[in-house]
Amino acid sequence: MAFCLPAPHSGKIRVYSMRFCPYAERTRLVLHHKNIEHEVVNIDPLQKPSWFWDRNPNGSVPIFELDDKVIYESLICSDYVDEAYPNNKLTPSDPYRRAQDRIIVELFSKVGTFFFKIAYGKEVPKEALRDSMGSLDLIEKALAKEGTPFFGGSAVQMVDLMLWPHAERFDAMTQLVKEASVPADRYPKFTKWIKNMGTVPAVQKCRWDTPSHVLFIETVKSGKPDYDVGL
Ligand SMILES: N[C@@H](CCC(=O)N[C@@H](CS)C(=O)NCC(=O)O)C(=O)O
Repeated sequence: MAFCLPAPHSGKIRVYSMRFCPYAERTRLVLHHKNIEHEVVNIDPLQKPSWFWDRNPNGSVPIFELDDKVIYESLICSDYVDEAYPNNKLTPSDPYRRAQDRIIVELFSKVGTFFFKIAYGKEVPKEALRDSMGSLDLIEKALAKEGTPFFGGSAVQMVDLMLWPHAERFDAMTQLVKEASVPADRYPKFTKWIKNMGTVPAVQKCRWDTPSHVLFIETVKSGKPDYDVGL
């Protein structure tokens, strides 16, 4: 049976999400960090309704919606929310700093690619593993240069929230595929950063625990993703 569009409420932000999607988590993190009221409509990516495609022709979550405004792509949604709602600003005002932070997010996307390949594939792709570790080496260097607890210094920034969802899945990935491990002796600063991120209120609100991630990833690996794990 087709999933009917839940009636939208005028003036209320809605995020179309999938419960275990790291990209949708980015936008939810930003909304929580800024204490912005919103509702979440979870989608089963295997049965996307036509009204979903009408909102995002790429067919991916997250989608941000507020009345007639519709935005998709996690980085774009997150930037939009930070600009449109200036409280608890996450993006640095210095353009050079902003550019450096985006480089880190871009580097980290190789880790996301590696995770995707090992979750959906049968073998560990050597090239993606090498790229992922290489990106983490550069990120470790950036953290060593900038200091901690967060990338921007003492307060959590957009760059931290954009990286977090994949970092949240490290332990689960490692339990399933040993090559996914992020050794603390090779990445001491990054390991510390992961710990620090665990103290951020928005992270505590949005995160799944490792056993739930393991259960979900196992269903993905089996070829039958269960988006309702834990319900
Ligand atoms: N570049 C996109 C990636 C989003 C993405 O890959 N989302 C996944 C769920 S985690 C999705 O909706 N995939 C579509 C599908 O599974 O058909 C973004 O940053 O928003």
